[in-house]
Amino acid sequence: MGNIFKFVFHICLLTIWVFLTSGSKTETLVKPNEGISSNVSYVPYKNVGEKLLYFSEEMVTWFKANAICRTMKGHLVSIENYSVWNAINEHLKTKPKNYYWWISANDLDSEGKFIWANTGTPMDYAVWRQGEPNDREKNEDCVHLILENGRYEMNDFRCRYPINFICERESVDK
Ligand SMILES: *[C@@H]1O[C@H](CO)[C@@H](O)[C@H](O)[C@H]1NC(C)=O
Ligand SMILES: *[C@@H]1O[C@H](CO)[C@@H](O)[C@H](O)[C@H]1NC(C)=O
Ligand SMILES: [Ca+2]
Ligand SMILES: [Ca+2]
Repeated sequence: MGNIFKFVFHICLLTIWVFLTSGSKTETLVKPNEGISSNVSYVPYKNVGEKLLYFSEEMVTWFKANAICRTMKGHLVSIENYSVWNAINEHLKTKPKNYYWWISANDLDSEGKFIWANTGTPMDYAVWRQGEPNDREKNEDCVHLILENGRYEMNDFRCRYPINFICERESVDK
């Protein structure tokens, strides 16, 4: 008799275990469009200086940010000159302080050679934070803006760190 009870008890445990693990499996399944706006044509790009920009609410890796910007008919922002950098700074001053924002610059292809992701052109203009880029622990290949000295300077950072990001769109008609 004791063995039968033990057997039934184990079947119950097994059922509960299967139920629990299958439940958590469906929850952790990564949906392809997770975190990506479903109404992309109305995504709020704003005129900031001469560019059309979107400042994210969500915090994601550089790679995911890059993908999200593309679904929004844009790409991660490039900062080609002082005029663009200054306009972004002026705009960010009007927002609640977010310290980190991904931009398109990276040296993923060739260590130390930073390029703008959308065009592949060298990053000729940069406002590096003092001591940057330093490729800390040989693991920093994506560039973000970081609030330092009351302005947003640039730092190479771990690409997989989830932070805010800025997308750029060429024009509303495209
Ligand atoms: C997208 O959002 C706009 C503005 O809120 C709305 O008018 C439109 O119906 C939405 N479209 C879809 C497909 O949800
Ligand atoms: C800065 O770069 C942007 C984007 O390439 C360009 O539209 C703008 O004319 C440039 N401004 C100056 C002052 O060079
Ligand atoms: Ca690097
Ligand atoms: Ca760094």
